[in-house]
Amino acid sequence: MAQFQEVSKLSSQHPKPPGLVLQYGTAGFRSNAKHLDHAMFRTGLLATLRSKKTKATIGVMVTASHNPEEDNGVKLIDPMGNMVTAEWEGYATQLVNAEQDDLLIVLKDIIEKETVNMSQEANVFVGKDTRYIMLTNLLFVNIYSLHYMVCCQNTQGKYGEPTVEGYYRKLCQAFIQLIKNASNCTDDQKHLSVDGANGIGALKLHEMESHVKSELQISVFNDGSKGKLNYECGADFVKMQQKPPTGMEMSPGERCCSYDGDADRIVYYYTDSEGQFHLLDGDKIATLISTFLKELLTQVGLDLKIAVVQTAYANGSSTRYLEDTMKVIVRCTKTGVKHLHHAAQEFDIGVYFEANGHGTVLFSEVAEEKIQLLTQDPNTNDERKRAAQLLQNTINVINQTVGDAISDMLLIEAILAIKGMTVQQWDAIYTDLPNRQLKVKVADRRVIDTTDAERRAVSPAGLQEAIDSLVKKYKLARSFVRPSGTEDVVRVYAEAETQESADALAHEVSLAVYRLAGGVGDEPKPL
Ligand code: G16
Repeated sequence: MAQFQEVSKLSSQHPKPPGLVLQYGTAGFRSNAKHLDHAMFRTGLLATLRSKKTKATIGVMVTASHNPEEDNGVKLIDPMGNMVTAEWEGYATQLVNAEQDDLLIVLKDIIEKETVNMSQEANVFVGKDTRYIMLTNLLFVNIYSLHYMVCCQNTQGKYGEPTVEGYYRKLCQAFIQLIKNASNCTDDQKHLSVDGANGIGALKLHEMESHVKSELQISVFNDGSKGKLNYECGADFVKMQQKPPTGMEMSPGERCCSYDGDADRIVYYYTDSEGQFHLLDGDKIATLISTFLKELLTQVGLDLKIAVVQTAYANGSSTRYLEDTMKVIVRCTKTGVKHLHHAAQEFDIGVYFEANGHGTVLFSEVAEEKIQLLTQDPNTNDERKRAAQLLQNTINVINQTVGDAISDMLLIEAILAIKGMTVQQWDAIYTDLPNRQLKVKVADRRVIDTTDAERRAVSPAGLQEAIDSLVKKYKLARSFVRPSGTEDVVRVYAEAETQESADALAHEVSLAVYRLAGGVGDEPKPL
């Protein structure tokens, strides 16, 4: 077939480096950009098959998000704006790792297994962040909210208008409606400093600013005009280092936030009058949002099941607060938005956030219908109607296809304003247990296998036993290890009663990983 001959010819222009094996990981393929040319080309091929198969628009997002500038990555987005299914992730891995001569065999195999109608038209949206792209034969649409746009396109506009402008309009209108419920906001409360991680979020914030200017004045730092992407700035840096990004002007007590390179994560922070840094991460965001929603549900008198979905990285204090004080259902899943999203879909309202600031809120169709009916019901009293309208505007301000920093930020800002809450009061809802995250280099991170939502290691032999006995040495301690799905490292997490204990535990567990899982380079040093 001419189509296959063409594929064969073009693919030879994007050869696979011999021996290179890539895995479709936590968020697609990620590696040093110079290893990814063939992966980009082949993911494009798979996207067209997925589009033909689903008879819908598919998204291809070219980004390595929080990774350093020299890395790149690519992931597929399904028709409703969420991540592609596990089965197609498997096809992606097969296709990207096929040797040049086998490429057509693998491709035909997928077509046959999935009974793809090759005469069906394909439609693919392509998005990218600000990274340098080496592909020249693809037309890139410089869009940020690819997940949202794919979903809009496939719901014939029901979810919104599939344009960047339409996206801002929807979000900002809902934000303005929400903020009308806030009284006596001071100029200080209306101001927010944002670290754009020198990535795409800063550019998009500038475009959006005019829509919300009357209610929110934003100062953008690390806007890409001089600094390097994610370098000593951005949500990942701030969360991991537990300190402010460079390039940010902060006054004591001032509310600030950081996005990551592709603006799908957000964390908040401030420094107090003693200069101490306070981080409000994804766990604190989930708590703020779920408290707000739970109060509104009580006011409207709707019996909707609300849950918070976290991962093993969630601070122990947050889980305890949510379960014991707020009495909400808490679920723990493996790392990766796709897992949290899936778990959140099981509830009427699913609030999901990774501690690193990745997350959103999902409303079931039933929940949306009940809320909308209440806003229109002439017999609803004013208090219930106001609460129903707040819920309705929350649905409109949040990006339900996948978390994104701008949409999350607008909801958080609205909640703080409505509740008349300062960032310090928000921070005081519960106190985080001191914690530490480290990375260990090993020869092959796949030797580590985990279970129980990544909270326990089943291989290599002896590792979990070693972690268990180290954890016993410290009060309120917890630790786990897992292979990263986006970087070539093993991640180590530890929390304990004091920062010294958390640091010591993280170091000791890192040593255990290094010794039992084939560490390379120098042994981890104490902090
Ligand atoms: C991606 C995923 C996140 C995950 C993070 C780290 O984030 O989308 O769900 O938490 O990688 O994953 P890992 O620990 O497996 O490396 P981003 O912001 O880089 O897309």
